[in-house]
Amino acid sequence: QESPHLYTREEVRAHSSPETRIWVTLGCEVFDVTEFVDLHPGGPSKLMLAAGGPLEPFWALYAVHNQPHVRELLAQYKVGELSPEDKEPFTLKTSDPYSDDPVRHPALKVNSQRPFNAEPPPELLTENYITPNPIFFTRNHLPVPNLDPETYRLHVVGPPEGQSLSLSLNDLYQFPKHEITVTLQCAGNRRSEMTRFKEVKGLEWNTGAISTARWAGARLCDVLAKAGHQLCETEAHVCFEGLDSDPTGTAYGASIPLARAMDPEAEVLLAYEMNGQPLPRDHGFPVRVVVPGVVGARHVKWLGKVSVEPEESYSHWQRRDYKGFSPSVDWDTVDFDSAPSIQELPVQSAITEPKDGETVQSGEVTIKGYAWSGGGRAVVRVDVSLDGGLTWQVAELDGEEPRPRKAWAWRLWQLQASVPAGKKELNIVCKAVDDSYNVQPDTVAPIWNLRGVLSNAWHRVHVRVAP
Ligand code: HEM
Ligand code: MTE
Ligand code: MO
Repeated sequence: QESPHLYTREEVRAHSSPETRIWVTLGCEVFDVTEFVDLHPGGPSKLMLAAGGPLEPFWALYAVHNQPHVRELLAQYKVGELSPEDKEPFTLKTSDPYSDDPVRHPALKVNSQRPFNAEPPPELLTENYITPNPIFFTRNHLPVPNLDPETYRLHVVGPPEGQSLSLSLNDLYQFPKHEITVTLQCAGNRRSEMTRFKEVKGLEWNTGAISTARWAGARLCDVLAKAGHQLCETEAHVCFEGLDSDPTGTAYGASIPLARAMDPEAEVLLAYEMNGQPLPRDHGFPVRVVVPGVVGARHVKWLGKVSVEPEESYSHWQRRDYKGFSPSVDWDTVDFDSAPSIQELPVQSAITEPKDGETVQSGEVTIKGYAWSGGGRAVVRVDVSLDGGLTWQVAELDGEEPRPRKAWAWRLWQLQASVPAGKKELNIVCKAVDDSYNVQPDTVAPIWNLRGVLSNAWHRVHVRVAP
């Protein structure tokens, strides 16, 4: 066996541009990743931050790299090892970027610890119409910033003829306080069902990347008007920037059309309260955007800046993620510019009780779940089948009666059904219908997409019947 080439950190550092080739280290191993830079799924510029040095401080932030397939890929580029005097493992002098994250509720099912992504278990999810704050699903892309409410300022960029605003929390409290019940759903909710059909890239959400709260705050249209904005340019967008950022200082960002932002009936909020409490840190303390009827990704947390722009946000999460594609599109052929960003979500429903694989008593079974649709469209019906979709019964809808065209919140539903005598198992299925008569597709196959978003096929649960 040949002994590996040995390099000093000095030598590695000298390889940090395409001309000199691009080297990185992980532990005591040295890699020449020149050929990989342009293939990097996170983009060449991100990878180049680590050029000539250790990957650890960056990968500490992007735990997506803690997977065997990433390590195997990197191993192909190994050119040697660090020489003994330089071998002591790279230690983070700066502290772990996630060490300041808040403490979380133990009931949450964690899909990723860093950044923190977790969902309530189904049996808790539909226990209450309003999801209690500690178990509200959490979707973070970065460490949670720790913001001081005293010094917090929201920067609102005004039009050339208007004025830019720097708003303290107290300033925001001066706008009329608006409170509404809104369901927030991640585009990746129920992604695990797509994965089961065919591999996708993304967090393994089950049915819990959705929750409902009473949100209170200033209406975005009032704040924009104060800065002098009007709805003149119908093609314009309102861009939001979070105060959470990666080591390059790139913040989380997203945008919505100006027309929605300026429409008082759309009730877009700069929310500072969630269920009567200040926002919890995980959900955007002290201020987040709430865009009723729109995908979770646009509800920017830890809001730092609002601006009106001629184009959509240039954020990765607006342009290179949260878009839908044909099942025929793969990572070699995908053209992110060819698809619109997801805004309003399609009709959705899921069964939360009983759970898949459970054994139910013979006689009667109680089936429970949630149903919701985007764009303020109300759920008008939920159909439930016990025989895989051959015959159907209509479930009873609970929860707040929606206002016309402002059905921002889910309906919980339930059905008391008798278990047909002699049945040993049940294939329970649910599907919802909204007030535009949109329905859910029966299977995953026709809606599968490489990112695993918009997963809203009929939800199916298989249970055994106790003899
Ligand atoms: C994603 C490899 C360096 C940021 C990925 C993925 C791979 C990868 C294979 C896709 C993982 C998956 O989704 O399963 C590498 C290798 C690197 C490197 C081999 C070094 C040689 C970096 C650095 C950063 C970074 C230094 C940040 C400063 C990201 C981000 C994503 C990603 C943000 C997610 C992109 C997305 O989800 O669209 N990387 N990476 N990477 N990487 Fe890296
Ligand atoms: N805002 C910031 N600043 N950073 C983020 O990572 N994640 C978005 C959105 N707003 C995110 C953000 C996504 S993808 C979703 S689904 C929702 O926040 C989740 O909100 P929650 O964690 O309060 O449930
Ligand atoms: Mo999301």
